[in-house]
Amino acid sequence: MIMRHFFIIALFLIASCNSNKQVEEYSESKNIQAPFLWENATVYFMLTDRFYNGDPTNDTPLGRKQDGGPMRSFMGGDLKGITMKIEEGYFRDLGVNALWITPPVEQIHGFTDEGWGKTYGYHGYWARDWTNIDPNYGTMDDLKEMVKTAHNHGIRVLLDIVLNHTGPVTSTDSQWPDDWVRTEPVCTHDSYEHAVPCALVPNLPDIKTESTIEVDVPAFLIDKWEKEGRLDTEMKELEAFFSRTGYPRLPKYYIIKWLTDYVREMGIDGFRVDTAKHLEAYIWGEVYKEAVQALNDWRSENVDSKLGDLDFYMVGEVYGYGIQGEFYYDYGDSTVNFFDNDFKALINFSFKADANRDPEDIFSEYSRILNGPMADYSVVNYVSSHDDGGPFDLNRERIFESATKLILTPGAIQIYYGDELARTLTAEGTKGDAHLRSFMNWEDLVNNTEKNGYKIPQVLEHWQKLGRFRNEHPAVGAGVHEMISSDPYLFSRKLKRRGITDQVLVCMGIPDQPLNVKDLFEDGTKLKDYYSDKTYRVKDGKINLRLNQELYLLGMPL
Ligand SMILES: [Ca+2]
Ligand SMILES: [Ca+2]
Repeated sequence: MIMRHFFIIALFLIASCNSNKQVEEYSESKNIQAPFLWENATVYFMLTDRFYNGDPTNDTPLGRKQDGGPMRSFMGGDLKGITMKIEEGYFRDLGVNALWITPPVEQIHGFTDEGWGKTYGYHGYWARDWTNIDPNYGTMDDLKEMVKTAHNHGIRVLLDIVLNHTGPVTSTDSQWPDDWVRTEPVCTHDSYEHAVPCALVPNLPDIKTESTIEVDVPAFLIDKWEKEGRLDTEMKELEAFFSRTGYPRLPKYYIIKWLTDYVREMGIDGFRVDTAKHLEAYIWGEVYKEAVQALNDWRSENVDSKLGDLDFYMVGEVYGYGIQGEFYYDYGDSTVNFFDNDFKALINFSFKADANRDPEDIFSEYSRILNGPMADYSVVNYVSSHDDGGPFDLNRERIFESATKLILTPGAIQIYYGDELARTLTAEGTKGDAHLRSFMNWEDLVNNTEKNGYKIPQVLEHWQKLGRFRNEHPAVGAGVHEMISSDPYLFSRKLKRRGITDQVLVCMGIPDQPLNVKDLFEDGTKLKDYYSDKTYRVKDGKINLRLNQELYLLGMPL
């Protein structure tokens, strides 16, 4: 079904004559928080370096230069930029209720060439020092401020964590000691053994996560911390961590300490786990246990600023996992259930292909799985992402359809920065994964740019309407789907979970009039159509819609 989004003027006029008595003005209250479930989360994922430059004074620290291959140097985006956009209400207007920021930790200072030109650690996945924030992104205080601002706006924060590898070795970044990392063999990805204890790609040292041999803090870190005047503090903290937990000083436990410190220090709500399938799955259970303890510690110290009491959340990037596999990921020679190791959700790599299917086909299948075998768990759907060279709609020609299908599909969703502005995924002159990581195209919004026959602000408006509907109605992502009619395509979602009850009715096309809603809403109920912002009152089990669009998103307003 192809969504048309222009208004049909004639129908609009006829409909407004027929139903004006039932229309009430709806005044939006921005301060009421919608009930939140991770199963219905709308996660906005941005590369911090590519989103918004809130502080031009931090663009070239550590001797870094703008001499990388196309889009392979740091481009200036930072944590302050994200904070500014939260304060502007950009995410609220889009219905976003969680942010996923790329790893903020200090990256390798230099660059490496993976075959696409000099590349810096602008993306955050090349850690040098897990205990510090990369100066290109800002400072520890900038991160704290960002998390606090997000929480004040009802938005949760997922920290992207990497435990599988360090950054590459460069002329300015030495290799971590041999008892910490291996550089060989390189993974061939055809079996468990060739996917886990191996280097993901050449020159990406793999942490010996399975090691049972105790290690010291690497000498280069001792020197670094001493120069930065925090050697004593870091060593005392490690001493306290190992003494509290009783863990031996293994590589994995050092990194678990460093990562969970962010939770304890600022109340991070969850982890997005990078390269999850490239280390032993049980270790994620160990990470989770420490993260829960850290979040409880933070909450007991920050009773007034906490955002609810939901469990710590952990979503994994198990590259290639698809919802149809339900609990299992297949390595080729063995399968692993990551949900058994405290993951609440995995990123769903099959949605980008599933999105080509008929909506009812997708919605009914996802609902059957997510409300059946996987009822206590979830998946995170996306149409484009930072590592996926085969997104849905590479050329941004089906951007309205992308939004409609992604936002209305059962499960949690990830909006990749710029999905909502049709940001290019094929930037001219770039190579490889940098195509997917162009700087956010804010100028298209300001300039009312036209692209593939649509104006960018109209694209954003479509995403916003759908996004706000999803945010205010957890039934959209977490409810049980039921088709009411196929032509016009009309369906409901009903949710009863963890004390939250909600129901919605959606029509993709022109509904029959008057619309029968009696199985969902009692007489006298006020209903809002989130696509037009009009409200209606149910009478004799029915409502008369103003027929001036081809998408209706009906639910009770907050
Ligand atoms: Ca900056
Ligand atoms: Ca590994």
